[in-house]
Amino acid sequence: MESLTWHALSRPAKDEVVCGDSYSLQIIPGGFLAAIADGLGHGREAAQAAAMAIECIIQNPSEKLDLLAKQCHRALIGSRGAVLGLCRLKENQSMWEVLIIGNISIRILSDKKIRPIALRGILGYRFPPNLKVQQWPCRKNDVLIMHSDGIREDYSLDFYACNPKYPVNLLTNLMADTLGKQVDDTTIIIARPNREAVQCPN
Ligand SMILES: [Mn+2]
Repeated sequence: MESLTWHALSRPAKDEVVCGDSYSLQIIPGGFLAAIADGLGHGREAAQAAAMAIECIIQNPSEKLDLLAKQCHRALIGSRGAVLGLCRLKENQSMWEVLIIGNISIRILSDKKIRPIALRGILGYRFPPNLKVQQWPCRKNDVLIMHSDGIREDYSLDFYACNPKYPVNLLTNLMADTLGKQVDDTTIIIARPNREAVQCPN
């Protein structure tokens, strides 16, 4: 990838030690793949299920998204189960690809606000029939926002995300602090491709 600025924040629900969400963002040839998995419930078993899903993804970041989700599903059978959001930028083709199973929010701030549809299902339990990977053209200055349901789906801060004056790490903190639910694990990824120098999170 020529340039990508991104940041992720993940923190456990109040009174929990481990976070039941897990995430990854991998640079791949011609783009990147971002993923958030939310293990059902809270605590250690939720964290294990989410980590298993992300482990699958890390091993095959260039796999087709529907096949990748299927692999995750198989790996999670017998676990607590997890929901999963996947978003890949294929920069070569200038396309966004999205697949969401369960309650993960993804939106792409482009010339309009793109809101991919989430399929009903739980990895490890109920795999959705008729998977369809959704695609949109990627434009310069697009911004990706994805988060678990520990953050309220509220677009009031998207204005800031579109403004490169606001660093991505400040935005993830701002969204988690103002829109985060204390009772649930919280994970958010914000990525701006095609705009600034590469900057990896700590
Ligand atoms: Mn959750």
